[in-house]
Amino acid sequence: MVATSLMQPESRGRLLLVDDDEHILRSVARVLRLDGYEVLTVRSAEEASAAMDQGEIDAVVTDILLPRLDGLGLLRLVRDRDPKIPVLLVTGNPSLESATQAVEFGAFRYLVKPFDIKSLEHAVSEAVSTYRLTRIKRAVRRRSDSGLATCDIQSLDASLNGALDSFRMAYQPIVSIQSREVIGYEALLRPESPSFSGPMELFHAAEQMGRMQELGRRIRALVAKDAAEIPTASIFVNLHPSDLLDPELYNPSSSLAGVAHRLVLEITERATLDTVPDVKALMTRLRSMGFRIAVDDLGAGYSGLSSLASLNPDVVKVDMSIVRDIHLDATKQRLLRSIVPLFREMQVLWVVEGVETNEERDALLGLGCDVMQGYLFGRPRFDFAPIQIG
Ligand code: G
Ligand code: MN
Repeated sequence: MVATSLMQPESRGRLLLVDDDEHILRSVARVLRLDGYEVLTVRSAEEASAAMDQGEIDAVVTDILLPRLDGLGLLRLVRDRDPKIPVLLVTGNPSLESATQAVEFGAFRYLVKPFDIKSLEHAVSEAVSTYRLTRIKRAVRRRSDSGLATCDIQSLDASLNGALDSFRMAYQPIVSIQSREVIGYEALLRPESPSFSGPMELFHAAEQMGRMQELGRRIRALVAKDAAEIPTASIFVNLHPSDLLDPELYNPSSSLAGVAHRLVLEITERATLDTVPDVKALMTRLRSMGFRIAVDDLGAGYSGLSSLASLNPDVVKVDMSIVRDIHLDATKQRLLRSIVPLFREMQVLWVVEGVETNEERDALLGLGCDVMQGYLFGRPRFDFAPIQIG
């Protein structure tokens, strides 16, 4: 079976544990992992800061005495990012001065060594639930005009946790009619959780809860894992504008970057790129990592053709609204005929999406189109069995 789901038990939260004493780091991490937390361990404030760039953290537990920047310095760094992430300070040398600073910069707890491990476990549990509540309150604030009640949002948060741990990626073939070959597969999210009937619902929930980047990271990790089983070179993955703002996308040692030469990152014309500063520079960076870029849903009638200029893509995917019944619609045919010379001049690979009938396929072939995707050739599936083309 390919595209296996992440069958990890649901984590109680992501903790960042900071201590330069290897023994303490390991023993405390072991206890907290047994409690069901995901624990990242680092040995300095600088490493802690880098770890926070790589993903959301629910609470930080740090020793005060650290090389270079100390735990209080780290507390300030964390505060600059988010005034609410709980930071638990641990110290073997309690002093009035450090305790005062801990209060001033809003530490969640100030624990004195040697401490009873139970008291740490208790404090961590409180910290994580406090921060979860903060997240929920933020979501409520963001959605205050949507009529969603707090209890709805709390249950949404709970079902989102389950869905994020269990979704899978399905793969839809993209075919060349001329060579009768599958030239690539588009990865499409499929929730496995009964709370979400389709990908749009899951995206919507993640958006409401401010967890789009987390969802994007999980999608990319799954695709990278599935890559070994995908029989063609090209794997198409949809990115959301929030993914473009995630530093992890540009991390050269991420699992996705490891297979960058096989990947086409699809950026939709539907979503506005206004929130993404300097898209051109970001595209250059992704290309230098080996990724190819596709403009998705071209012609869906959103930002016109501006994304062709700003993204300078390698691939253009023509939206299925243009494909639908194209054999019956002279305007759609004219539209495509007028834009094909531009695709040729830009030397992009152009793909038409959502081909459902032989008539649509034949009309598209007549317009010079070769690479197609749609139910006519194959639905998104969890396997890569050969398909009939033509
Ligand atoms: O926006 P994007 O182009 O990434 O959307 C792809 C979506 O289109 C997927 O949800 C996929 O299941 C769906 N899809 C793929 N092929 C067809 C098709 O032939 N007809 C229809 N109606 N939908 C399709
Ligand atoms: Mn797409």
